[in-house]
Amino acid sequence: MAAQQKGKFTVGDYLAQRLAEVGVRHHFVVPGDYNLILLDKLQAHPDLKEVGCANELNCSLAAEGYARANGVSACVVTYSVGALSAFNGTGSAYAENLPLILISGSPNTNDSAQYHILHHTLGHPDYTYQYEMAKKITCCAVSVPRAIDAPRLIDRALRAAILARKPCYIEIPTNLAGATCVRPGPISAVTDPITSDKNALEAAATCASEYLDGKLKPVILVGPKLGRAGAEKELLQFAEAMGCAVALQPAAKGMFPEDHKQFVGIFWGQVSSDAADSMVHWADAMICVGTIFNDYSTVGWTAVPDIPLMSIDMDHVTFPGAHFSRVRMGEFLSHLATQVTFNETTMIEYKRLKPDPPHVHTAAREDALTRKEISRQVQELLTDKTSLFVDTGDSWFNGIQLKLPPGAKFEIEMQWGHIGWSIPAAFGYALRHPDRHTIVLIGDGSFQVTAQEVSQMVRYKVPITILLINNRGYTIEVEIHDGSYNKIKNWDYAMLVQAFNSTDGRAKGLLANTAGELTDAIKTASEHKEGPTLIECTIDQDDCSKELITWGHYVAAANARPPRNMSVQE
Ligand code: TPU
Ligand code: MG
Repeated sequence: MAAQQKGKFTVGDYLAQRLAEVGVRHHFVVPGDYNLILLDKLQAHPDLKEVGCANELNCSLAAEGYARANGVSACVVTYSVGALSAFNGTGSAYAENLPLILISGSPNTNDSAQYHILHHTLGHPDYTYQYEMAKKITCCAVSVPRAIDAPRLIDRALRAAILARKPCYIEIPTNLAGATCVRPGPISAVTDPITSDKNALEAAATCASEYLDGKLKPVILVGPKLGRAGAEKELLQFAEAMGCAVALQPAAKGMFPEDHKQFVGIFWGQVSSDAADSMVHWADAMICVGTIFNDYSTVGWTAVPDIPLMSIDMDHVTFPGAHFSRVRMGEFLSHLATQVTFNETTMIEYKRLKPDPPHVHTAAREDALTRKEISRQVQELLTDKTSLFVDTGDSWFNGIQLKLPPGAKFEIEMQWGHIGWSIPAAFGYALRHPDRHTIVLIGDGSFQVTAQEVSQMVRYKVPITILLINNRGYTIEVEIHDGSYNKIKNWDYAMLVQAFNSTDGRAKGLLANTAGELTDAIKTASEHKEGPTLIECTIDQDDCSKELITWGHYVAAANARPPRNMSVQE
């Protein structure tokens, strides 16, 4: 470990100090010869803890999860062989609005001019390609050409990421990480937030009053960007001032309390919960806060609200016929809360539409395990300390239907939708929140993509509970379009996790074929604090939620739309 040399301050030290100052406490790494000096410098910073990952895909997804918990994260990889894999988690951070700082080592600055062919590269001496690629998947990419440029470029990338809630990319050549560098100025130059333009804020508020004027049935629809903008408290203030129904998009679950009297469910078209679908379609004014309408959240475009919308985004507000830039979501919501008229018409209607709580059947101990029984037992497990990760597949639908108690957190990656995301992401998240009980719901197919990162949970003794639902294949794909490719090789998942222990690990791998076995396994998991517990829950291949089937049919129909605007008839 290279301690900071007395008197010598380097590019690597500059980056380390800035990462610590913007709030990074753990940085996720995979070493390679282009980043080793840089890793030494980061290691030497007293406020940064290095966390090794099994591969760069997982490293980037671990950082993605850490950004969910911490607000900002860092992933440090080597050139090309590492970075190109880490681009995937960086894409997720872009899609999911998370400031992940992707840092890559790169070739010695002399090599390009000498036309040297280098290892880990495409085999031609133009070493700009990685930087060019990174520009497309980050809000700001910088490649440091000389030590003297490092402070300016590092600060620029960090500021852009923090303001935009998007990833940035910083490339540091292997021979510059240890080069002498000036010391950084005050961090406020990087982190100071941009506040709303006062004129725009006032004008947008006036427009909002006009939009709502005379409307009888306003409904607030909340999307995932609310949480990314950190505006949950302001939304609560605004919603209570309005008094109207609040529905959530699936990816926003957990961003508004589900025990709040104005919560009317998850709006997800045909597969909505409670009465959210009826409420949204009945509305005569829609206040969309941080919403994302994509093919999945609109159930194959069948659930797009069909009235003119008022849309409040992270840094702008749009109405039918007017747009206001530089209006911050939180500031706008709290400003509007002081101006709107209380109107609870939608709540009166909701009371009439609200479905009775479903009768939940409790299986006998010896009954074969079913999806419904897994959900029933997971529901009982949720507390104010739970952080629940749900991966792509039927776990999305099972997770969305759970009732979150106050304080429980919910994480889903619905825009990017990378199967296996939840394993490394939950690992990164749990390092930042050791006080919470992190639970993962994941399918067998998804687990196979990122399974190696369970070994880091073992290494760092992170007590995550993984409920792996083994239905022997890619069921979500079956419901969209079936074929032999949706079958997968079965694994002995419980034994695999035990294998990660080697001689020093404390992971537990358990198998639940019956309801009673699941109860016992959950009890064991809850008491196990020295590492992860994976519970393989075996269910019948045909046992999936009706919501997944319905959603799959509509998404399949949207995928299958024939090409339009063909000028030539064949
Ligand atoms: O509950 P279930 O069986 O649907 O979940 P499981 O077993 O995890 O299967 C997920 C199947 C799946 C695939 C193969 N869902 N989406 N995909 C497509 C896909 C492929 N590669 C990545 C990285 N992400 C994807 N979403
Ligand atoms: Mg499966």
